[in-house]
Amino acid sequence: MNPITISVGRDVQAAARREAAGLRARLTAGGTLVVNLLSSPGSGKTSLLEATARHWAGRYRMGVLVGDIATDRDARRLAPFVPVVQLSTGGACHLELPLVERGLEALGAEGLEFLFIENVGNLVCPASHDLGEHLRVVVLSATEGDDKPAKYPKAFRTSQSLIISKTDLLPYLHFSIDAAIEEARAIQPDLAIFAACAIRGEGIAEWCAFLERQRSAQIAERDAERSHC
Ligand SMILES: Nc1nc2c(ncn2[C@@H]2O[C@H](COP(=O)(O)OP(=O)(O)OP(=O)(O)O)[C@@H](O)[C@H]2O)c(=O)[nH]1
Ligand SMILES: [Mg+2]
Repeated sequence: MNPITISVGRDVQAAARREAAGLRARLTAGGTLVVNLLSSPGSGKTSLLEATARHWAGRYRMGVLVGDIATDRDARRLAPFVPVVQLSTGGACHLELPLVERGLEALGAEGLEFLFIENVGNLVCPASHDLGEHLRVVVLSATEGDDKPAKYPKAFRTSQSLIISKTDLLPYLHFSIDAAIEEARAIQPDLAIFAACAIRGEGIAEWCAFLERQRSAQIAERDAERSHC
């Protein structure tokens, strides 16, 4: 039997990309930097956000949309620190833009300097979905092994920053920070890389300073564009 080929004949992702670009533009106009956090389950995304909120307390307003397959546990952890909305995917392994838009309506981005989207713990599927973020950040914990960038390249290739987390455990693990960085940079040479221990607060000031610089640059660019109009 001859195989049958069905050709779609159009870019099915184009509409999703346009919508993500639209959300990004709206949040840029409002001065909000949007950060999409990707990682495998349990690498420390929520802990990093708790430490970030503690570091910025009283200085910057941040909000969080947190994706999860089944529970609202992460939202409950973050609620004492920051405005947060739980996005329940009902089993899906990643967040998509329509759910993020609904979460944003509930959260309200007005006046937020930083909006974090904690994606579902999964190092594969989330890398294929633009959620309107300005920065994509991949978190790799020391317990996962330094060989992961090459095994899950898309998450690293599409990110602008890498956090190596749980550095307090390094003395007990066969994890080489240098090897992880070399492998990640072979995939994405422009990654801004930070090592952090959310529990002790180490590396958090450097990570937050990076985000502050990114937001300042975004606002400067926005204002320069406005002055040309
Ligand atoms: N030793 C150590 N443990 C950490 C650190 N950061 C997080 N953990 C622990 O790692 C576990 C998972 O942390 P979470 O912050 O829940 O990780 P997550 O990436 O948000 O997890 P999911 O949302 O389920 O994907 C928890 O038991 C944390 O206490 C760290 O810097 N050092
Ligand atoms: Mg979490």
